[in-house]
Amino acid sequence: MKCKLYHLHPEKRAFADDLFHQYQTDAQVSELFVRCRLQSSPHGHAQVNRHFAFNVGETYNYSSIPTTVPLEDSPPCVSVAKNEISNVVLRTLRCSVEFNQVLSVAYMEGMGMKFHSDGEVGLGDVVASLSLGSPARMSFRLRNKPGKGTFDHSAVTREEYEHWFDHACRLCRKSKPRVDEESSTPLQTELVCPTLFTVDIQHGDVFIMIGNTQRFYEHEIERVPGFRIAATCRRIEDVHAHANRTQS
Ligand SMILES: O=C(O)CCC(=O)C(=O)O
Repeated sequence: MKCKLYHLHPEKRAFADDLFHQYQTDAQVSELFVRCRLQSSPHGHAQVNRHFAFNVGETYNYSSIPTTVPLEDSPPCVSVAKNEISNVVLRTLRCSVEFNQVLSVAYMEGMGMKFHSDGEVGLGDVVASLSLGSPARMSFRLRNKPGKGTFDHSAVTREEYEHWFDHACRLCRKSKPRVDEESSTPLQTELVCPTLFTVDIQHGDVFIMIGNTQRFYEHEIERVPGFRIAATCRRIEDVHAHANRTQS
């Protein structure tokens, strides 16, 4: 399946205003957002993420493992965000996705999220987020090491990766980083791919990534100019339970 991105702007921003307010009200009632400890910290020192996060539904492992509560215990802000994102996805893709995980991230001025791809095992094809508050710039680049992270990249052949690499460089009119042909290939080197394109996301926008986007690309949120909250919905299959069911 191809990589596809959809950037949707709401007709009116009043809904986003209310939801942004709701998030802040709910966060006063119970402590939603916390800074989570990084799973791998350089030099063995315990470090925390710059941003604050709160997870609902299936557990989600990225650079850190955020506090998770079951879907039925979602605070109102998360349920409203999930419904809105599901509706926009239904209207846009004309198919309904039963999201079972929502990661809400809060950024104070100057915070961001480094380049990563959503690497959860069992991650579904559609990842959709709703942005509230300060504008943000999202940048994309090709994954320079497809084997990195928790995502299973065993199925990516070198030819497949190089095809995407060429295609993306042509599309964005960027020259391909030079590789020492004799000793290395893009798969093996520590090449850092250039940023291929950026997307400026505003208050109330919904951003959808589908298909192979996570497999071939990484995205980052550059340091934001002000307070921002983003709610991202995913469908995560319990691959272990599924494997057990099919074996028995
Ligand atoms: O802040 C955002 O809009 C996206 C956050 C993100 O990249 C993620 O949750 O993986």
